[in-house]
Parts: sequence; structure tokens; C-alpha cells
Amino acid sequence: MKIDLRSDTVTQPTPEMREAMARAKLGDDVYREDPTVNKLQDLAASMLGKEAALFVPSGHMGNLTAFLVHCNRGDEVILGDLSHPFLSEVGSLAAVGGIQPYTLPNQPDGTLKLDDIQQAIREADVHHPITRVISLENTHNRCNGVPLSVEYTRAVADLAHKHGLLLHIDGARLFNAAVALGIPAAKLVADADSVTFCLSKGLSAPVGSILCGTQDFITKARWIRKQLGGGMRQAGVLAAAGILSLTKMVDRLAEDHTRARRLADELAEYKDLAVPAPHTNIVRFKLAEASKVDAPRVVADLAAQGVLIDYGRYEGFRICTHYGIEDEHIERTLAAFGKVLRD
Ligand code: TLP
Repeated sequence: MKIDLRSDTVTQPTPEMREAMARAKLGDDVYREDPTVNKLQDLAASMLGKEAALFVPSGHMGNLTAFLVHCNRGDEVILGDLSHPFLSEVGSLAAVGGIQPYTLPNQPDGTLKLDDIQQAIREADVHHPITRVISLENTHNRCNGVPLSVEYTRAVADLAHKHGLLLHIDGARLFNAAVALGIPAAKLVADADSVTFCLSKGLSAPVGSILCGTQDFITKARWIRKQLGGGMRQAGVLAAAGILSLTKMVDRLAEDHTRARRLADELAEYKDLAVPAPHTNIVRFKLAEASKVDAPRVVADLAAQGVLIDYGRYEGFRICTHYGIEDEHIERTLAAFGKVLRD
């Protein structure tokens, strides 16, 4: 069996999830009559301390829906140059929403400098787009899975609200952040106006994400989701797994973080690799400057041994730990690296 460390999106539903999916009470969710979807949404809203929640097919659709609710065409969203909505959502902000991204440099700790944000907020001028939203990412995928703190998030929210802007959080891996920081997820998003998080990554549900915010925001989001073709019918079959994601799968994320650290500690011993310490379940690393090793060859040689990892020319290597990756898989992965880099 392959050891698939390319992403935590590859997780399979747990046996308990499959059973709950088979037994789920269903209805037509476009009529808001699916009891399992309603239960998931109520649970998610209460765990995040928000008034309401909406089940959406993907994290991408959650982010896009939020931006479409918050913005008119021609408006601007301030976000990081390494953020997922900017780099990995197929330009949907612009293509679908006519929304202009204003990117600021993401710092290595995943933050945007407050001064940079302040400078980027447009003054009222007939020539300018209107700034509507500041978007943060927690944990930050491309910044080595680093969690953003409550204090930083609050500072950005204060800045946003002072200028009449809204704060959106792409919390695809929000529960990884909460577990790593040892605080409830609700605390991390208390000052945000909208939040997305994914059920289908480390929380192991097969499909789906949640968008949270005020009742008014979610009412509008339901319309936008339908406009995007995302009105689902007997979606309770998926929501049943999502309920277990939230009730059974959050605490175990700590195991993923421990395994990521173990992997990183060992890989850091190779002179060919530059491996910073991971913060959560994402290990990003590059070839050491002096290394003569060919990175795509490393990926291919690992794959030949049944170990799949992610690689991008600019981003370097990425390994994600997740449900289904046990200690033995970490050991086998390390052995495979040994063969590639030592032999
Ligand atoms: N990230 C995926 C890929 O798209 C890169 C991955 O393998 O990490 N926000 C963040 C921070 C994400 O990392 C992702 C997915 C999303 C949003 C989108 O979620 P989905 O895949 O459910 O649309």
C-alpha cells in the first residue's frame, strides 16, 4: 500500500463515518429539510461561536462564497501573496466575482504586516477600487503550516473594523491551529466576520467545508452558493461524516503534529535537505543550497518505493501527516528517504 503524504486531502473516511453515512437521516437541503445537514451546521456554528453556518462542497467554494457576499464587482480584497485564494483558487475571485486581489507579502510566520495592511487600505477616491475585506489564512499552508495567534488576528480585525472593512479567515486547517495552540477554535475566529474550515482534510470527512458568520451573512451565502451551483440535495449523507469530524477527529490532530515533527527532525539530519521545524501537520522543506541532488528525482525515487510526497519548483517539497498515517508509515518513509539520499 502506498504511503500518501502529498496532502491531508487524501484522507479516507473512518469506518464509523461510513456507517453514519449509511444510516444518515436525509432530506432535500435546498428546502433546508436535511436534518443531518442542519445538525452539522448548528454544531459547526456553536463550535466556532458564530450565529450560523453553511455546508459547502469545498474550502474553495467557502472562500469564494464569502468574498462574493462581502464584495461588489470592482471591490478589493487584501490578502497574502502566498495565500490559497490568491495562488490556488484558479483566479476565481477575479473570474467569478470581478474582485481585485491586493496582495501583500506573507511573512514567514504567515502574517501580513499591520503597516502593510494599513498602507493598502484605499482612501475614498473616485479613481480607486473600494477595499472591502482583509483575508487571513490559519494555519498557513505555504508558510509551513504555521498557526496565527489570537492576538494577531484580533489586531487585524481591529484594523479592519476601524476602517469599516470585514475580516475573513480561510481556516481550511483551523482545528490544526487550535490543537497546536491548545485553545478552542472559537477563540481564534472570535473577531472574524466570516470563516471557512474544511472537514475533508485532517478531519477526514470525504467531502465538504463549512462557512460560518452572522445569520444575515449565512442567509446571503446560501443564495450565492446556489448561484455557484452548490445547492446540494440529500447532502446529509456527507454531513453525517462531517459531524463525526467535529465530534471525534479534532483531538487526534495532535498525533499528526507529533508525527510531522518526528519526520522533520529526522529529515533535518540530511545535509542535502534544509528542513525547518514544522508547527502543525505540514512539513515544507527544500534542497540545501550546496546540494547537487535533483529534486524531481527524489520525488520519483520515493514514489518507486511507495512513498508519495508533494513537490513544486518554487515551493519545494511538502509532506502532510493525517489520519491513516501511523508511526510505522513514518518509519517506512524515513527508510525510503535513507535509500534515496544515502545510497
Ligand atoms: N489545499 C490543497 C491544495 O489546493 C493546494 C492542499 O493540498 O493543501 N485553503 C487552504 C489553506 C487550503 O490549503 C486549501 C486546499 C483550500 C483552502 C481549498 O480547499 P478545497 O480543496 O476543499 O477546495
